[in-house]
Amino acid sequence: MRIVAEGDRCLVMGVVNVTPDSFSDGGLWFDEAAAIQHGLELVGEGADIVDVGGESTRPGAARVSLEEELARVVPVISALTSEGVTVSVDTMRAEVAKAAVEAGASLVNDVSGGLADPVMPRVVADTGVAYVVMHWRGHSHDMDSRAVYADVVTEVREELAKRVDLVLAEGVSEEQVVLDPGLGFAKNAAHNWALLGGLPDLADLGYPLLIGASRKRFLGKLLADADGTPRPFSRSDDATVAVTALAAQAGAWCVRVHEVGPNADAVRVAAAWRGRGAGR
Ligand code: PMM
Repeated sequence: MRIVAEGDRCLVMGVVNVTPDSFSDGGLWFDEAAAIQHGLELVGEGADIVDVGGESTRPGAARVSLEEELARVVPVISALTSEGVTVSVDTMRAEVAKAAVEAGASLVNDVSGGLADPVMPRVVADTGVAYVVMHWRGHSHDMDSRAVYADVVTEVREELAKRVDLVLAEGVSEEQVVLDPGLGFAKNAAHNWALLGGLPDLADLGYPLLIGASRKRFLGKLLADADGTPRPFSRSDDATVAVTALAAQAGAWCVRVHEVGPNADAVRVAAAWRGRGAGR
């Protein structure tokens, strides 16, 4: 079942990484109580969905065990859903997705688009929840070497279309599918900008789009000092908000962000600009 915002505006997904090593917030919400508290704060700031993940996907990251991932995310998801929060689980493992949905999650966010765990699409099909199929070419430890494209928009579009065919063949329904170009996953800065500029081509596939640009390295690179030193992620949140406004304007279904408040404002601005949900 697809989640839709009032006035059909772009949704805001706030990130809770229950990890010691995620790129921008690793360790901050590793403690269970801190993660739950943070998820509730994000809702207070305007998040429509809280994305709970227990495995870092930053470039070069090693994998965690299944047991560790379950122990990190399930209690946090149970606590948030019991407070009425709409929760998404950021996982590449079918067993984690299943446990998360049993704990109340309404969306499975699989950055591998079903490639890391071949059982995932069937498990998601059984649950009936929304399924984010992200473009992915391999695990984080060597994804940068796979960032080779002749025409990134065309190739990502074709590879996503193939993933959709596969997950539908495994029983996932079209209404469950959300697509994501996977910014930064086997993509360099130029690839990411081309994909953002090419959102209409990806939207042509006919599925809602989720965009995860928040605090990614390509923003720091764009905003580098005169001597070429990249802007640290802690000072790239304004750029994330700009991407949010433009992505929402281009028709994105949802943006995945770390700093919810200003991005929630940006999606409302975009909705008013597009003549939808201007509200007061
Ligand atoms: N990026 C990260 C993690 N999960 N999920 C989706 N659907 N799209 C993304 O772009 C995405 C994701 C990595 O970001 P983080 O480690 O800073 O949270």
